[in-house]
Amino acid sequence: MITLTQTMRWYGPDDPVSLSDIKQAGCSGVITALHHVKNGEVWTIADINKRKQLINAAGMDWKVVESVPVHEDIKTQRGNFEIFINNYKQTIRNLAACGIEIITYNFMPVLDWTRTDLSFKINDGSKALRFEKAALVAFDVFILKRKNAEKDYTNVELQKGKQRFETMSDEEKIVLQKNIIAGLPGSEESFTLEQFQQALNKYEGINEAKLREHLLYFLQQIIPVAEEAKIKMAIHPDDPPFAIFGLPRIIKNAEDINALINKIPSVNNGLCFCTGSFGVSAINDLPAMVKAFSERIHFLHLRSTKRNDDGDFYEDNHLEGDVNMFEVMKQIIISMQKTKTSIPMRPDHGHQMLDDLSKKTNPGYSAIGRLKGLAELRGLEMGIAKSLFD
Ligand code: DNO
Repeated sequence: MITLTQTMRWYGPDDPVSLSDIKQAGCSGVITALHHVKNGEVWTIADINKRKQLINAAGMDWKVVESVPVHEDIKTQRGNFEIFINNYKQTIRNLAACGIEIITYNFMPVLDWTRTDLSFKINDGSKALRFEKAALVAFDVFILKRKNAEKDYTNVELQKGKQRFETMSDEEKIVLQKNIIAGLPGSEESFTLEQFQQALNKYEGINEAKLREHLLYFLQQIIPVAEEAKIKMAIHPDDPPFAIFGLPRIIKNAEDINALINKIPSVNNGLCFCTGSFGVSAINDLPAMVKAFSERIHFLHLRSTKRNDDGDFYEDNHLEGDVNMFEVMKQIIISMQKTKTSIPMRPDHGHQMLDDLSKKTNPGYSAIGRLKGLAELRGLEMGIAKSLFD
């Protein structure tokens, strides 16, 4: 029986979670990236091999990179974007030469993933990541004071945002700003207010259709290289899966994925299927998406979120919340038997809990919360797989 390949993300030698911790959690693989390489530059073979040796010495594999970031100039087709695309191609070749099989990336403008609260207390005393619409509006309209920002919100949303802003202390405002633009783990960019506004300005005149054109152009260039190098490219969905700061979003749902693969049908043009990102939008039927896109789901992020009617969501326990993890897992297991391919998966994020509450952790990437998620997901997989195929 083909089963999932269990992995965890590791941010490199500075990560407070060690390779030994990841090994003890039961992982055979590590997901990592060369975060020290400047966005847009080529990853050298020497550098890649150095990282690989560390992982191999800890008794695990490195087959999946998350992420090789796409330079903003490629997304906006400005400046030296052709040079950055060539560099990206070289990085693909170099990674393949070192045994990497899958490269994760995203095409989210300016910010990678976005949350407003990194220590949202849930009722068992652990802490989760949260996105609160009113806090986003408070930041956008009253702290950043983005031009015409009001137009992106309803009157009720504006009112709630205003109230939220007025009841926040100065310290809370600083924390909110930091949470949104100072760079969550894995995002390679970090901004001051002014820099953030400048980065947003570069998207003037770039709507969804235009951004999609830019993504397609990028893929037309790199997918033939990936095919030759036998690298599977895996695009990560927009997180959250709706527009923020007036920026275009193009990987939110099944329709967006179809638009992408109809134009570039190569299976090397694949997905990092993140249940937590897609799951925020009630229109996404996740088990049906797994079924529909099974041959091009190259990597899985498994987690669940709980949304409310105000557009807020928080990251729930991996088997609870709005994601029907039982059905998702069932479809994944069925797909893997058909494609005869084990998909690498990582428990995406986890609560800050137990001993990790008093440690410095990368938001979402504490050891114990992820260990719990992984253990639950592994048990769920075994239970379903055995009941279906044994
Ligand atoms: C957040 C992550 C993202 C992801 C990138 C992929 O926890 O899922 O930062 O790594 O969007 O390029």
